[in-house]
Amino acid sequence: MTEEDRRFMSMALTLARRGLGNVWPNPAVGCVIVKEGRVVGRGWTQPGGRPHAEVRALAQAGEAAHGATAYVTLEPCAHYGKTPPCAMALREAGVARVVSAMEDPDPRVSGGGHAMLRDAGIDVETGLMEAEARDLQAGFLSRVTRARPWLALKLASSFDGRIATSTGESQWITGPQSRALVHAMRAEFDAVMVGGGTARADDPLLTVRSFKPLRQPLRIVASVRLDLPRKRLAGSLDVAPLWLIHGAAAPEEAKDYWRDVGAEPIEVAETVGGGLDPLALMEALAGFGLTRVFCEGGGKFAASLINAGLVDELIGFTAGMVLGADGRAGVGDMGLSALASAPRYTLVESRPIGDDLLHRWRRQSH
Ligand code: AOF
Ligand code: ZN
Repeated sequence: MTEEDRRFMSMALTLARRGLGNVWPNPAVGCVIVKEGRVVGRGWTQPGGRPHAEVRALAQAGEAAHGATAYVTLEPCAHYGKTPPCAMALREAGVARVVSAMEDPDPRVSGGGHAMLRDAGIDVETGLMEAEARDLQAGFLSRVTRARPWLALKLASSFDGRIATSTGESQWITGPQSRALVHAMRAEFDAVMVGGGTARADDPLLTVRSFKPLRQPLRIVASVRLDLPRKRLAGSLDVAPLWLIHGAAAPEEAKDYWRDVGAEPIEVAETVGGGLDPLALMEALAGFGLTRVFCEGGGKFAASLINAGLVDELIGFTAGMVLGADGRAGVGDMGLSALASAPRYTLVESRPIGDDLLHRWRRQSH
């Protein structure tokens, strides 16, 4: 594969990004169709997951697809869903060569798309910019191969990792640019999630407000007994859906109340200690099709997710402010007896945002 191939795949990856947060349960795929060095079609997975990227790019290319090369960030699908497989659409359009970044692990595809193309005499090359494609499609890959969504944990804290004063004051620690960026990040996730403690302390809306997103992310609040403030969350159901994850002991009255206002109570198993079982919670979310979840605290909930090994990405906004040990910690007790047992992440990004610093660390993707 050539430098030119890389350039077009990189373009397809950029297009794919547009689907992040609005295509679940599907992956955000990008496709570029190139004829004699010129881009004749561009497509990405549409909101809700369909039409697929290839269908859009082929429609744009029209006749020009004949003899062209298609660059796709994921193996074209091979299954009959509501529409015929993309591999067949590429074949029908007369595409001569397909370059894909990686195989699709969905059992309905899983090499079948590439095989369908090869059987039709199309030149197929795969693995171009695979690492980048795996990063971008990590949510979908996680849902399919691990049966749980990709989970990012965001923390906006002082230099010393505190998220509020001892009196609970927290608005604002980070600056306006950081807060706007958090809204932009929310829009790239399928759901924004917090624990009951944060819902009680902040009574948050959890919506994207700094701009109008293509689709508001789902809102998820995890609260074993559903003892949650009602006014703002219940009053914003016309803006974004609300899923409430609770345990078996949640009172019927609370479940009825939330159902009546249009929220969705979802029961998951509890641990022996009595909290929600974090793995059961994540598996339930994947069962509903979620691929990317953005957790914004609180401390106790975050600690339980980290301790269960479920946090794939740490996103820290650090402000040049010190709140001291009497301030509230961003992550609750971890009960670590040895440093070696603390989960480790690799730094993937670090940059200033106004007067704050943004850091992102990742668990190895897969
Ligand atoms: C592609 N291009 O843009 C996407 C693909 O339910 P369906 O019929 O929409 O199929 C969903 C599956 O298709 C999904 O699990 C994944 O394997 C693949 N997604 N494939 O060729 C796309 N989004
Ligand atoms: Zn498809």
